[in-house]
Amino acid sequence: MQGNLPTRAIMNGQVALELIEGDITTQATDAIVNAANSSLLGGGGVDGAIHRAAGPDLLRETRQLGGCQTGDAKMTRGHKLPARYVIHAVGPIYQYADPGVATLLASAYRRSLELATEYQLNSIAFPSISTGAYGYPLAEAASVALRTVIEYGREHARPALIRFVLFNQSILQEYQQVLLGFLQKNWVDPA
Ligand code: AR6
Repeated sequence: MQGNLPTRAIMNGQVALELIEGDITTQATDAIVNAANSSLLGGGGVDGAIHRAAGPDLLRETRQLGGCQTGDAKMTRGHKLPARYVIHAVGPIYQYADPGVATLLASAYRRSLELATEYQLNSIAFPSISTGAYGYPLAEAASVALRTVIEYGREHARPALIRFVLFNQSILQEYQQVLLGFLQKNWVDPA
């Protein structure tokens, strides 16, 4: 607990959910997730940071993938990163009053988790997809993100650790508020 806000929860007695403040490029989880665009050729924000830290071989690899649709994800190796793999997920550009954006954001998280399960990964770290350049309001995005990973973690044993690496204290607190609500509804158990 940090203040009165939670940083951890457990799904189905076996999958841990963690919220931390930090830089995702430093994470030594089996995979880190990139908030990519559909070209998969790099960009700013977390995408730029991941490409810088991984080195130019990452771009060589993503060039071979032929892009990625919004709401989908594709995996590469981590190259110079501490994480073994990068899962490049493409979230939606936010549009007010378009209910489709929530479905696409949920899909970007779910497809990332499906790849982690398929490759039998134990741990995955997510950034807050779509909430920077793509303009998704943070509280709404945090609610979609946590609901999606909690639903997944209740149904799958792997990955056994799902971590959100949030870039500053105010983003972390927004996710903590949403997690508190889900703990109060007993959607997840305290850890
Ligand atoms: N570690 C963790 N989180 C980070 C980091 C980092 N090193 N750097 C930024 N963030 P954004 P999007 C946070 O804009 O909204 C790119 O150009 C940031 O504070 O990276 O999905 C892509 O190529 C914010 O909370 O991703 C796409 O074109 C969150 O990561 C487009 O931006 C997401 O912000 C994708 O936009």
